[in-house]
Amino acid sequence: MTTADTITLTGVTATGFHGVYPDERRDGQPFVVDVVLHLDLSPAAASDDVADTVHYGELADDLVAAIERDPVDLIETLAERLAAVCLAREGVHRATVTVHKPQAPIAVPFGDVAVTVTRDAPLTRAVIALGANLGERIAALDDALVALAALPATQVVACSRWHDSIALTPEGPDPSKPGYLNGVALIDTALAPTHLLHHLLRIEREHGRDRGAHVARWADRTLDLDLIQYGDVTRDDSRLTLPHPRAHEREFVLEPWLEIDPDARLGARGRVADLLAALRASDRAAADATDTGGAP
Ligand code: A4P
Ligand code: MG
Repeated sequence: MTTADTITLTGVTATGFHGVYPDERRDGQPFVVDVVLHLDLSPAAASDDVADTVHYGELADDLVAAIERDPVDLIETLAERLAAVCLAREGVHRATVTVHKPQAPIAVPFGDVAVTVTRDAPLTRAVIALGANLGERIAALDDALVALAALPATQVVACSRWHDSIALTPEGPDPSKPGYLNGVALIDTALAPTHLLHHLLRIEREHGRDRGAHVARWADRTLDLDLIQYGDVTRDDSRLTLPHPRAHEREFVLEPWLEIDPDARLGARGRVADLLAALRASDRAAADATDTGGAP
């Protein structure tokens, strides 16, 4: 789905030396730029934090710098350059750029000449782990998948089946807790990682996820959506850790992921198939040690 949200900035003006004629290259002339950015504005509306959107003042500075730097012959080329400047801003998935050249060397009286290009950002493959062990688990997971498909600038590429798994608690697997259903979805998205996380947390909330202060770590939950990997992005700050720091220890993540992507890799940790095999081997070794623990 493409978001309808936009930021429009018009009339950014700077002197450039673009053109095919020697006097254009020598004397320069004004170039006037309008841009329309398509990006999801709901995270910024929720946080009221400029870090969650495009700072239009900084963008205007970048556009001016791109007009003023090395000259090109055509305003088509300049428009392409300016579109790249817009798409470099996190979360912008489409940019429409118009470059006006109001003093172009045209022999007859004219009002304006302009070119307009529209360019889309490349999509990034992200891996989402889904889990639920309270309430209508299948309905919650199915709904979450529909909600992922409805995210702005996002498409669901694949989804595993829902796998039964024993609840993992800080003390280890606990069969006395309600059992989980877990799965993994692959999406292609132009949402920035923090914007994607914003929507995952929103979808969890809409499915009754209780995050009150009283809720223990790894407590039972109606819906859990974890961002396992976002392209090859690595980050670790108070909001988001990528890749997910515990995914390599979770059979309930690795197994469904492998089901839909046999060649999957988890960042620097390597192939998911190898990680899953190593995890199962260490679980078996631990079980054997427990079995023989009392033997002489
Ligand atoms: N956060 C930071 N990085 C991320 C990321 N990559 N993905 C922040 C998602 N969130 C991230 O997350 C707490 C905060 O971490 C978020 O608000 C976000 O800002 P959370 O989802 O509340 O944490 P959690 O799910 O309780 O723990 P965590 O660390 O995600 O661990 P898991 O692995 O999800 O453990 N047993 C079975 N069988 N199946 C399960 O799915 N899940 C858990 C939760 C425990 N036992 C389970 C299962
Ligand atoms: Mg989680």
